Formats: sequence, C-alpha cells, structure tokens
Amino acid sequence: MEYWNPHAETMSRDELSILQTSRLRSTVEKVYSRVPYYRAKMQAKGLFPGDIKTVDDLKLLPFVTKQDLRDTYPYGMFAEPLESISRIHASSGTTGKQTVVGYTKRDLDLWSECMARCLVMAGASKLDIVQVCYGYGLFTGGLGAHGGAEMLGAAVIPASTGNTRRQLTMMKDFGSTVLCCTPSYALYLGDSLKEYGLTKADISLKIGIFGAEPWSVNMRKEIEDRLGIEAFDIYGLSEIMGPSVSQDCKCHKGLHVWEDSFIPEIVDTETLEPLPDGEKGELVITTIDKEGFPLIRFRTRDIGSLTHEKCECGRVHARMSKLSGRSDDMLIIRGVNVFPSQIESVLLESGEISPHYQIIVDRVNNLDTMSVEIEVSEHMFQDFVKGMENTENRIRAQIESVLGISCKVRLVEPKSITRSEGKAKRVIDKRVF
Ligand code: DLL
Repeated sequence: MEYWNPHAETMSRDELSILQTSRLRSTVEKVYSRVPYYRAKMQAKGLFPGDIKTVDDLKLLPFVTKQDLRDTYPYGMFAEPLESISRIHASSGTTGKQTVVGYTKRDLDLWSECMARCLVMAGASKLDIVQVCYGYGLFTGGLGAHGGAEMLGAAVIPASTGNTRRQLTMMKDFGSTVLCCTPSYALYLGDSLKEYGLTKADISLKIGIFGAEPWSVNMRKEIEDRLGIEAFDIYGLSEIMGPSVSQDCKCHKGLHVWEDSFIPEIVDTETLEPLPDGEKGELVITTIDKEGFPLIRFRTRDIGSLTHEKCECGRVHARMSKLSGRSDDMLIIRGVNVFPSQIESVLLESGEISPHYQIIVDRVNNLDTMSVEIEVSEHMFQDFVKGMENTENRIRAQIESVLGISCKVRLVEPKSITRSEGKAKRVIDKRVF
C-alpha cells in the first residue's frame, strides 16, 4: 500500500486528536485576534479562544455561512495581510457577490500536499502523465489538481475544459494515464471515443479522479467500463480548498477527509446539533492548518454522513459518504454551481415576460443540459410571434453571461406552466445521480 505522506496518513487516532486540538486552538486564537467578524461572533456568545480546549469544544463555536462570506466581501475574512497572499480564487455562481478566498504560499503547498495524497491514494506515482481537464481559472479544479500532480512529480498536461477531439487526441498521443475532470465529462469522453475512431485499447488511461458534482456508483461503473480505468470520487469546495478535501481510496467505501487539516462534522439540518457517525445531515468543515483564509464551522450545505471506523487501507482519516444532495437549492450543471435565483433575476430584469418560468435540467448524451421555459404575458402574446426569437436569444445571452454555461430558452403560451399551490416548482431535474 502506497502513501504520499505515510506518517500523516496512518498516525494513531490519539496522535491525530492531539494534533487536531493544538491546530484548532491556534486557528481559533488567530481568527479571534485578526478577523473582526470572528471576534464579534464569539463575543456575542460570550466565548474566548481559551474556552476551546479540545476538538469537542468545536460545537461551542458559531457557524459560518456563504452569506457571511458575502457580507465580508472581498477580503473581510482574510487572516493574513494581502502582501502574504499568493493566489486568489472565487466561487462560481452566486447571486450578487462572489465568495473570495486567499491562499498564502504555505496554503498552496498544503493544497498540493492534500492533492498529492489523493493521487497516490488512487494509485498514481511520479511515473504518470496526468491530463487535467477541469477548468483553469478562478474555479479551483484545474489549478488544484495541477498543483498536486506537480508536487507528486508526475508530468501534467494542463488541458483545461472543452474541445473533446483535441482532448482525445492528446490522451492518445501523449499517453495520458490519469484523467482529472468532472464525472459527466469523463462519461462524455468515453462515449466520444467511438465517434473519433478510437477504442479504449487506443488510450493508456488507468486512473480517473472525478468530482465537482454529484455522481452515483452506477455512473462510476459506466465510466470505468467505457474508459477502462479505476475511478475515484474527489470532493472539495472553493471556500475550504478546491479539490482534495477528501477522496475515496481503493476500498471505495467513503471519502477520506484529510483530518489533520480539516475537521468534518455532520449536523442536523434543522436544529444544527452535531449528529453521531452514520447519521445523515449537513457537512460542516473547520480548517485547522490554513493561514490566509481559515474557516471555522463552515456550513457546506452538502448532505452526507461520516464514519471514524478504521479503513482497510490503513488510513486513520474519517470517511464521508458519497454526497446525497444539498440543503439549499444550488444545482451543479456541468460542474458549474447555479442558483435558480440567478436565472430569476435575469428574467425579472428583462421586464418583458411574466414571472412564470421553469428550469429544466437533464442529461443528454451524458452531458447536462439546461433549458428555461418562460411564459409570455397575455397582452404580449397577441403580437408576439415575430419578436419571440429575438427575445429568446436576448434572455439566453443574458443567462449565459451571468452563469457562464450554455442553455436554451423557450417562450411558452400564457398559463402553460403548471401552477403550484405551495411553493412554485421552479426546477425539474431529470438527471439520475
Ligand atoms: O467544485 C471544487 C472541486 C473541483 C471539487 C474539482 C472536486 C473536483 P465549488 O465550485 O466551490 O468547488 O463547488 C463546491 O460542489 O459544495 C458540492 O456541492 C459539489 N461537489 C464537489 N465535489 C463533489 C463530489 C468545486 N465529489 C460544491 N460529489 C460542493 C458531489 C461535489 N458533489
């Protein structure tokens, strides 16, 4: 069994707890003294850093939400001065302000270390050729996977997204052995082999590291079969640390959270009380080894469960289940986070249509599609037909520029969208995860 960092990955639970306690305490002290937001929230609860003596005391601390990050936009939650920040990332797809995250040089090294552990956990080594088809940019997928593969000493192909023909040509000609991308794109690449006159025997891939969106065990099997690889599920989020917060090992029985850097908790979605192992709830993460942008009890909105049972792979780190949804209405479409409210604000701003709309998400040829059906108002419908296409195109362009992904827009007759007696059903998601 290979480990990237044998000591960090296989230390005893006792040793890990001691390490977590000391790192948690210094993180809490640091944010209390440097970030007014944390100080105010802790003071409101009558808490001082000294009250946090062990990891169990974590539950005393207040939660942080995405809204808190927006309220302190852009740099209000940074715990280091900008001169110490080496890189800035920002999350995609939020209404209004993005959430901005800063990494010091040491944070970037920690990120690469976590990613290198993930790669080795999947069986990769410095002999591999890693094709990274996650987007490079403010999205953390591309640069995150890239940094880890470089630290590992593998050869990295920074392919980024798009141009399937070129991706497959590179895969074949350059002899890529590890593929990093979203699971839906992996399936699409698998399907496209035939179209370009290739079979899985023409490529050298052996490992796939897929994440950024939910996917099922069945989908894993499909991808493995089509590309002739072993596929791994990698999790992360911009606010905490892009890809490599957790990933499954060769046992495929849950995703190991690198607990020497991130303490995971599962809380009840209603009461926000911590839940025991095995129970499903919202994943909350505290970073204990980050300098630039530490986060205490960040509510991820992702739903899953945890186990601290020892894994057959020998790693001590707790495992989270595959995620089974979110506690908010965020959709992930081709890896891009989309809030229905973003689409709604484009529609309302356009001022020419009625407020009845429906977002239909589907998976066609293994790629997510999104279409928006919007009712035109009665009085517009009379003389509308000729202007219809123009309006559809204009709204489509606005949505695409806000979200950064393509979609279809269709204007439909008045009263043709089913009315609901309670909350309007804005999203019809036909995808099966
Ligand atoms: O998606 C970071 C990432 C990049 C992870 C590449 C893995 C690979 P965000 O854009 O901030 O960051 O989106 C984070 O995506 O809260 C989950 O809802 C979802 N997500 C990420 N990985 C998985 C996964 C990146 N393996 C949000 N399974 C998270 C299910 C995932 N959902």
